[in-house]
Amino acid sequence: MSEQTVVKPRTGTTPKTARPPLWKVILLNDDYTPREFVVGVLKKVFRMGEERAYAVMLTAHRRGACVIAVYARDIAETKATEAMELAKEKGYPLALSTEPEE
Ligand code: TYC
Repeated sequence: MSEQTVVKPRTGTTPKTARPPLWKVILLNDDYTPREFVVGVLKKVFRMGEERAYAVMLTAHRRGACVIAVYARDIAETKATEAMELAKEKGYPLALSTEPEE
């Protein structure tokens, strides 16, 4: 009995190093958290400079919400929680949410 090895060529475009799906961290507006506090949180937790932090805060303030950045899921959730903890310590209702990027 003769042996035969059938080599099936790979087709498709699956990348060798699949990247993890990214999650958005969203800043939500409220009527009570001071603007400067929001800017400070964006600088500290999300490592933004003053100008970018101010612009993101203002967009959330005017439009109701603003995407801050995208990260791997666990990092997105940790940063959102960290920001809300800082606000809670001061008695502010600042809220952030996370959701998968399309
Ligand atoms: N709306 C707040 C105020 O007028 C400021 C603010 C901006 C709060 C953005 C939350 O995500 C926010 N003091």
